[in-house]
Amino acid sequence: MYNDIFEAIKSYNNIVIARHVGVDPDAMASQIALKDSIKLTFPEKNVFAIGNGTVKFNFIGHLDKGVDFDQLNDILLIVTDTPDKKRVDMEELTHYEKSIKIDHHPFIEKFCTIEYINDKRSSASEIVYDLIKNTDLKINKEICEELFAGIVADTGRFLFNNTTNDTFNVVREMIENYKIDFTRVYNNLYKRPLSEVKFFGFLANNILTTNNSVGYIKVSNSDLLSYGVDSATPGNLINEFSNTEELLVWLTATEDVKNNFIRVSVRSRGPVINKTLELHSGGGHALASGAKLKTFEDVDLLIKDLDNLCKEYIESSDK
Ligand SMILES: [Mn+2]
Repeated sequence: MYNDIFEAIKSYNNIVIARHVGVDPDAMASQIALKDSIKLTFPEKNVFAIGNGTVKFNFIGHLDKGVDFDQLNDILLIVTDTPDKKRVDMEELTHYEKSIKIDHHPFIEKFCTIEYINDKRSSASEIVYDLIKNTDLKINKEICEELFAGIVADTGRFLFNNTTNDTFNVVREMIENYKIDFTRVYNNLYKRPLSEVKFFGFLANNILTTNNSVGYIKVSNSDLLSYGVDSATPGNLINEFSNTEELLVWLTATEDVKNNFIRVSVRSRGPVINKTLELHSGGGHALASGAKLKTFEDVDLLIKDLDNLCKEYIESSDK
């Protein structure tokens, strides 16, 4: 499969790399690192990384803006870190000839010509590293540092159970063979403005819990404005509750007035949540999922379902 991907890359001169909406470090890193590796291997090729970014991830790399893809023929599209077509951030791209998916999410649908999916891998970044190492694609220290950022973010600094011996092997190679500056990557990933630290204080002060250990925080637009943070911030801070004894499942539900929906991020310490999220037009990983809902009443319905899920989980683990 890696060879098929490499052969496709080799045979196209115009390559567009996309990933999921609501960019996160793994999505961005797998996308940018693959672009950098292709450019390093085939400097004459046109390779574009597309989608909406955020200044926060500028340390990983930059996206290509304002490209008129209508002027380009024979485009190969590569999508990383995205299981379903509707979540691909590629508004500007209307045509392509062939497509490749590289993903570590549980399978949802086939929408590419070639699909490499391995949900045992910690991150799309870990797969991209594996792809590069098993083909004639080239890599260097910078590309390794980009991929390291993606791996670190998706494993919560090797805390989550998606971390495997493969993950540590990849990281060991990056340190041994490419001398990555991992403390620099950590600084870039985890430094945050005081406004965000204060906002986390707000979240911690306002989390409510259900009878069956579902924690939830509803964040209004005026809450965001008063702390000077954006609607993506609650979702970025949600893992901070990971070690909270009283919580089995927890979520942030944030008003996004710009896009006119409620942005919901959910995490779990045990119960498998993505199936429940799929019933509420969301989805994701077993223990980390999300959804876009219309109203806070919809959020209440989701909380109710998650509470039932936790109830069943508690009862079955009592047995
Ligand atoms: Mn990922």
